[in-house]
Amino acid sequence: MQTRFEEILTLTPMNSSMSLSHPRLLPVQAASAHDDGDEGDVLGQALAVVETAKPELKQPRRYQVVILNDDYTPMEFVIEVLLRFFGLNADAATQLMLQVHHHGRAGVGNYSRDVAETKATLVVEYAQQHEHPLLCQAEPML
Ligand code: TYC
Repeated sequence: MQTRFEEILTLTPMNSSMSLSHPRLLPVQAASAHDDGDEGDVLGQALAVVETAKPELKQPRRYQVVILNDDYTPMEFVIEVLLRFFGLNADAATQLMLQVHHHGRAGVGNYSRDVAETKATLVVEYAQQHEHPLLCQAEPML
């Protein structure tokens, strides 16, 4: 028979029906020095207000790589860039190049920030090595 309770509270673990974002009344159990681990034991049951924390992680932003039209870069070169750096097939690359030619710009792929910025830099450097003014940039989405 228990005669005295220690002031030790054990918080009930979260389950799927509990929200992470609002304070909740959660049942807590006072563990005694002679706790026999019997969960049916109603002695020591209490309610406590538990301030729960908002989740601190969110999905990182995605970045779109955009290519821009100009009057000088040859169409064939733009197609080659789309094949080489973005893994498009010849049909998709041709369609996308024409989209840029007629509408001024087009997104050619979505990536993490690092990958998008690296691809944009590599494309511009590759165009400069071939003396074409082709522009390509990474833009945050949403
Ligand atoms: N407008 C270019 C031309 O007529 C072709 C071109 C297409 C250039 C797409 C850049 O991103 C571009 N030669």
